[in-house]
Order: sequence, then structure tokens, then C-alpha cells
Amino acid sequence: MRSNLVIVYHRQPYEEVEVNGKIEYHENKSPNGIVPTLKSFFGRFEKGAWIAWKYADDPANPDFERVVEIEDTYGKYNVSRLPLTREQVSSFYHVTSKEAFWPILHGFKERYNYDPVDWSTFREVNWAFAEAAAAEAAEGAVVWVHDYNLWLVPAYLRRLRPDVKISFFHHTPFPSADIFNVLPWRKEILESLLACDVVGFHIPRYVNNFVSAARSLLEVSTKTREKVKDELKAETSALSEQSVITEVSYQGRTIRLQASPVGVDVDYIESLANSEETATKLAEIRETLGDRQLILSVGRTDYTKGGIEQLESYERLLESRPDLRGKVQLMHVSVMANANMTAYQQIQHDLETLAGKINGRFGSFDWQPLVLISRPVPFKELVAYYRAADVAWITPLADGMNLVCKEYCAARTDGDGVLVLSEFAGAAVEFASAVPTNPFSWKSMDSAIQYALEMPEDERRGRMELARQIVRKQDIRYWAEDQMMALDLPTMPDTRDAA
Ligand code: GDG
Repeated sequence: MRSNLVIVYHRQPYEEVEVNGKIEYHENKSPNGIVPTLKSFFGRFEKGAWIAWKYADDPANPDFERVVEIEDTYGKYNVSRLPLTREQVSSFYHVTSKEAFWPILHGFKERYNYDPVDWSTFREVNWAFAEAAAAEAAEGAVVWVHDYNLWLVPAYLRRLRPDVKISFFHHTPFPSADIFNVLPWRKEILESLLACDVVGFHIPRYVNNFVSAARSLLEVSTKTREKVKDELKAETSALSEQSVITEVSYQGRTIRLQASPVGVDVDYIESLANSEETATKLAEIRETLGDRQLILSVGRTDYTKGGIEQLESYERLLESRPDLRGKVQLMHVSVMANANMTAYQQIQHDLETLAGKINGRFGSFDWQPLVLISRPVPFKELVAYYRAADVAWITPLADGMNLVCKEYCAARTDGDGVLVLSEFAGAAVEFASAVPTNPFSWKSMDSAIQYALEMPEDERRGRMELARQIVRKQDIRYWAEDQMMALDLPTMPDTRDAA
């Protein structure tokens, strides 16, 4: 039986584990993150399929089955795995997507690396994804494609299967035409996106930027411009927009544009935050901290995440405020996702050097000013740290959304804690009550963290209450329903308050 919903996401939705010489498919351990959210959509369709890649030359498993049926808490669904060679993965993912697209999407023209890109491999891999999706999709199915590494899938799929509905969601920012047009393949990418029925982004700014790029190169017309909802235009954010374009027409087709911020699973995070296990861990953390204030920062090791700028600001804080020495501690969790890439190795090296310098300069036998953690922390433990942190210091230079700040607020069932949030995280348009900071300005970075550390309890609680209302309202279900509405599919009533 073919599927009514086909999700095209480059990573596999499970872990492969070898048991007694046989491969078993285990559900990913961490229930947070985007993969379980996407899988939860399968429950709304008669039959679902997921398209991902897998190393073809994996010596442990040379002749794997292309399509396997998985059964987990989300029901039964097919996973179709594309056999890619190491060279194809390196070219399509590590080079073209991460060295050429990623810096451009985040506005870092100077980091853009064009020379090693092999465009024919990128096309070939995207074609293979499109073919696999076409093979799995039932007549009129919804095919939902995720992120820039699959930018050409919609055009190929439209050719193969004119009958399907194609939706594409961007998890990153989308830059203005001035930056996007650095990409020599700009027209091909835009034409592919315009082969969709729906193109989704986190926030209105990215939608408008997409339209500006399309207008600069193609004969498009826009039909509707709507006022942006109040909950998506916090005055304090550099990313706010007053209006947003909701439809664009190209070559006789109309494409729906969607601004829909991904949220987090608040119920799940709250249940962890309120668990016995968290209470025990929290007590341990507090005991170790004594009367020190804990500042927490969590993210992937990436130049877009502003880790260096944050550590530099922390050093200035300790230099200019001797009274804070011994009274604060920064826990900086920065986990490497692409450890084999030079750009990320460099950032990791710079973070370690700076952390060593700060600890060497200010530390003492009974006080370590900064704890740098480069290994992944189990999510349950992370939640205990969210609960313990007086301040969450989130300072990306550019970030599509940023889920960490939402997880922090969701975990604060005690109603306390301060969120300091970069104006350049997509989430900033939702959080008017966060302390805004501009990571490009020393003055702004330094004053925001001091303000947060000194904030009186009343103000902390007032701001957190507003932030928690937003996180709860615009949670992961809200995003899921938005996706369904954009495709004119039936939504599910929100029964949480009625329960
Ligand atoms: C992309 C966009 C957009 C981090 N360290 C640990 C850990 N994490 C988890 C966090 C959070 C996730 O990783 C990070 O999510 P972000 O949204 O902050 O960032 P990206 O990975 O860059 O995600 C981003 C997102 O897509 C969704 O559309 O918001 O802008 O760049 O969930 O909790 N989790 C655990 N241990 C860690 O040490 N368990």
C-alpha cells in the first residue's frame, strides 16, 4: 500500500542497533527534537512513509533492504533508505549544504565556500530523494520536504508526480535577496521551491525575504499581504515585520507561504521538570552551586550560535565586576554535530582556548568561573539544569528559531528564571518579555547579562509568566495544526483546557 503522507528528511527516524548479528530498528532515545514531532503526523494519515539516506558502502551492512516497515509508538510506517556513497554524502551534505548554503542562509557571506561544490552531485542526490518519494506516494498524497539540503526535490517531484501536494519547511533563516543571490544556483533553487503548494518558514521576515529573492530573479506576482499577528512581532526584535506575504504566483500556479514558528512539547518538558528525578538532580546542582548564580547556555557548536561572542562578554563581565567573581558560574554546553568539518573544529578549538583563558585568569581552588561541556547531556539532565539556571543566556548571531530558549521557559514550572535572548534568533519575535541582546554589540551583550543577574524577583516572575504563556500557546501542537491548515487538511481540536 502506498502512503498518504511522505516525509522527506535526510536523517533516518530511528537508530539501527545490531543484536546477535541482526539489525534491529530502535526508536530514537531522545523524545525531544524535530524527528518525533514529524513522526507524530503519521497518526493522522492512513499510511505514512519516510525517506532518508543511508551509507551504501557500510561494511557492516552492505546489502540493506531499501524499504523497511517500522512499527513504533507512532504506528506502522515505511522507511525508504537511499543508498549513498561516502563521497556523495560528503559532497551533498558537508560541502554544498554546510559550506555553501548554511553560511548564506545565516548571512555569513565571508564564510561561503563555493569552490569545492559539485552541483551535479547535489542534483543527483536530490533526484534520488524525489524518485524515492514518488515511489512511496499514493495518488494525491502529501509530500513534506524538510530543509535546504533537499532544495531541488520539489521541482523533480513535480515532474515525476504532478498529482501530489508538496510542502517544504525551512528550519533555518531565509536571507534577503542581497545575500541569497550570492548562490550561483539561486534561480534553480527558487524555481524548485515555487513548484511546491506550500512553502513554510518560522517567521514572517523569512517569508518576505524569500519573496524578495523570488522577485529579484523571476516574474512572480504576490496576491495577499496580511498584518502579522501580534504574537509574532515583539517590538524588541530586530526580526519583526508588520506585514507578511501569504501567496505568490508563478507560471500560472499559486503557492501558499506560511510563517509558523516551531514550538516544543511543553507537556512533556513540564512532566520531566516536575519529576522526582529532576527534583533530586536539582537539589544536587543547587548544593554544588551554593549561593552562586548559574548562567546556562546550550547549543550546537556552530559559528552562527554566538558562543565566542558570549564567552568574550563573560570575560569582560568578570573583569569589570570583581564583586561577581566567585558569585556566578557559566555552564556553556556546546555540542559538535559535524565533528569532521574544519569550520566546526575551529570554533570548538576557539571555545576551548577562551574557556581555558577565562578559568585560568579568574578561577581559584574553590571556584571555576566557566564549565564548558562538549559532550551531549541527556535531555532529562538538561531539564534539571534548565530548572537550576538563574539565567538562560542565548546569543546566536543568526538562528532560524532556537528551541533551547523555549525548552528553558517550558521547564520553569516554578515561574522563576530569566531569559536573555538574541534579537537575531527567530524566537525573539515571540518573546517580548525576554531581555533582548544584540550579539554584535559589546555594550548590549554586557548590559543584558548584568541586567539579568540583578533582576528583582517580581520582575523575573512577571516576565517568565508572559514567556510561559507564549511557549504553551505556540507549542508543538500549534505548529502541527498550522501545517495541516496550510495544506487544507483536517485539524484536531485542542482539548487541553477541556481536560
Ligand atoms: C535547527 C535550526 C531551529 C542541544 N544540546 C543538547 C541537546 N540539545 C538540543 C536542544 C534542542 C536542540 O538540540 C537544538 O535546537 P535548536 O533549535 O536550538 O537548534 P538547531 O539544532 O540548530 O536546529 C534552529 C530548529 O532547527 C528547529 O526548526 O530552531 O534555528 O538551526 O532541542 O535541547 N539535547 C540533549 N543534550 C544536549 O547536550 N539531549
